[in-house]
Amino acid sequence: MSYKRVTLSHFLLDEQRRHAGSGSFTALLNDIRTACKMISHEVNRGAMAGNLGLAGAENVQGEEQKKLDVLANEIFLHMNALGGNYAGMASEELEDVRSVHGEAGRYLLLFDPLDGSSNIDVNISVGSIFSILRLPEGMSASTKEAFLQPGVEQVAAGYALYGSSTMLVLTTGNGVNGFTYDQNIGIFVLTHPNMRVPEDTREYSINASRSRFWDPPVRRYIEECQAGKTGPRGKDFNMRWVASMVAEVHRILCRGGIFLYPVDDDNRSKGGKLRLMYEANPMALIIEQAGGRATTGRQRILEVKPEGLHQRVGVILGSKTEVERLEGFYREYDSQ
Ligand code: P6P
Repeated sequence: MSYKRVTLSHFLLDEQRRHAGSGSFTALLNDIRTACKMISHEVNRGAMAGNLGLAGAENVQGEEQKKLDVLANEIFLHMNALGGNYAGMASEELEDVRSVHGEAGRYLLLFDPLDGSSNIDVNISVGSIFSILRLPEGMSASTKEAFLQPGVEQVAAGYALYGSSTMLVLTTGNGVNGFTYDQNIGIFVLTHPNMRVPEDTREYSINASRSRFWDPPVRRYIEECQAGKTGPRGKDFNMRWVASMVAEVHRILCRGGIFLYPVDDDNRSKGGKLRLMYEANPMALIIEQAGGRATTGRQRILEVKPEGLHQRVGVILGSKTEVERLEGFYREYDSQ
């Protein structure tokens, strides 16, 4: 049997050849790839390395930091500063942006270094999410204004999923491709080429304990799913909630589904739960590049004009048919 596997490096070089002007993705993603390998190693060592439990501090979000939150953040910051490609970085774990090496780079990197970290101590999948923007001409990466670009401006986005296997899933604007980490060789291998979100699904993901806070369109959509074949949908649905967005999005990329973390009566004053710049935007680009849809319910996520670095937003994303159905419920509700 001839060995036909393609590595991430070869894939990116091919991308650059096939899409002239697609930028130096190999350089941009090289350090992200190394950071994800290092984080995978630390996550996999878990209790054996004393990596579980709380770090004893809070992050800018007012959330208790896990030891691995802090470690993953430090790894991302350090490794991605080495390559000289990024003029600045922004992290869920840092209040303000951080300029790099006199801002020699032409790009900006935004990331959630370890998303879903409440799952770490119970050994459920977690992930890293990243988004890459260009540094606007004439702007400094030492101020957050340079970072506050709508999601349509992203040149690349992706996530690492530290699950039963470690995977890197990314888009550089020409579809979505998944790479599995071969720990014996230390390389990411293309295993999920041209990932596509199935247009239809029977699986929804929402934190159902929040049902008392839901707005009417969300309540109508979920109750229809729960009514199953006895209700207006005429088919039964299943529900999944991992409390790790990376795991939910990956499942949706692999087999379809709709993920909902909408604005509700409880989180409305904060603008929602999930963060626009380094959670919603990168995941929305990936989902759209794979043929799905990503909306706040009323607006395409990628067109939201950011006002703050840690701005929160409602997120509904996944299989096109289902997201469009719920968008229609929002329109009907708003027209009343
Ligand atoms: P809840 C993890 O903290 C996260 O940001 C996402 O990864 C996940 O989808 C969501 O929050 C889980 O929120 O309210 O169910 O704990």
